[in-house]
Amino acid sequence: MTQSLDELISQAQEKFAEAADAAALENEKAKFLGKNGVITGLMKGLAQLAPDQKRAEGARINQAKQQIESLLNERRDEFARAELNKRLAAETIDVSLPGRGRSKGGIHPVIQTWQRIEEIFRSIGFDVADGPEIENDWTNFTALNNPENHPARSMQDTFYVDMNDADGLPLLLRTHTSPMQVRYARMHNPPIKVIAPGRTYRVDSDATHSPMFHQVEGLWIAEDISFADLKGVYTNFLRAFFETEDLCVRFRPSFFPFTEPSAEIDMMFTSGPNQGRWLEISGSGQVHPTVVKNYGLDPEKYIGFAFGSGIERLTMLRYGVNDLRQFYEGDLRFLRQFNR
Ligand code: 2NM
Repeated sequence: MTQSLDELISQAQEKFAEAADAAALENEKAKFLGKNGVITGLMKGLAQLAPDQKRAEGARINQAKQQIESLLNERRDEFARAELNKRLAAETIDVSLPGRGRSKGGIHPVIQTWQRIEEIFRSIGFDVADGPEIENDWTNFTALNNPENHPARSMQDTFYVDMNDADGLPLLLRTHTSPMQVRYARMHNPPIKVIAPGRTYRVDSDATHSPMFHQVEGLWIAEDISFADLKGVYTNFLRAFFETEDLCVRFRPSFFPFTEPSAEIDMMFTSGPNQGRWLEISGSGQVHPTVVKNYGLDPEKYIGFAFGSGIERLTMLRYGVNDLRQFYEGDLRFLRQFNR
């Protein structure tokens, strides 16, 4: 043996101490404890010794090996501690720095209107219903008395989904929220008094039309509901919505497949800057007997009204916005005005 075990241990200690980093340390380790390291070499050499010499010498080598291992682990701990201290130093935060502040989100004006509408109709006993935006064509069109060849059903006017539902019915993005009223009426017993606000979709895009827009449709079905109730309910709604008693409404004859008779509702402010001009505000009518039947109800017994209003339109009138597209451009200068 050219080197005493004590010398070997102090040599290891020296080399471990000289290692500049964890990687260098592992290199040094290999020289002493690795597969081709000195200790392994000594162990192999034992094979040539007599049995009792082998036992004594083996024990000494083992002891030396354990000492070198513990020296190695001490040095490893030193590197780990240094690494941790470096990280702690790098990650300190200066708690005396001023905060970055937190910007506050706001509710979109169209959604504010949606919430106001729900509040007002709830206050006079209407339920609020919400449902699928991807509808089948029976619920969106057929149940609502749209004839098979009605232009609204065409690909030019409606976004179709390239898929049928489980019953084989074509799927589409709902073109109004009336299908939700169909669903609601088929699940509830009269009197039915509900609004269905939500997103709707049509192939249409200009200053007054967006391919996605919001609608609220109202429905009141019982044994004795008339146009007089519609006029009362809707006038009450508009006065609450615009926060003024100084407005009146008128009905103009119109046509919708799902109502008969049908009417446009116009409104006029009778005071303030916008007084004296009739504004189109909603479609409406007495629910068509065929639709009542599709609700699962007897049209001889049940009667009522429905209306459908654009939530963007109501928002534009309330705040004096003149281009619908502003709602969807995400310009914060525009949007912030509604959240002060
Ligand atoms: C409108 C105009 C007039 C309407 C009709 C129905 C239903 F389901 F009862 F048939 N819901 N909504 C309706 C009536 C919608 O939107 C311009």
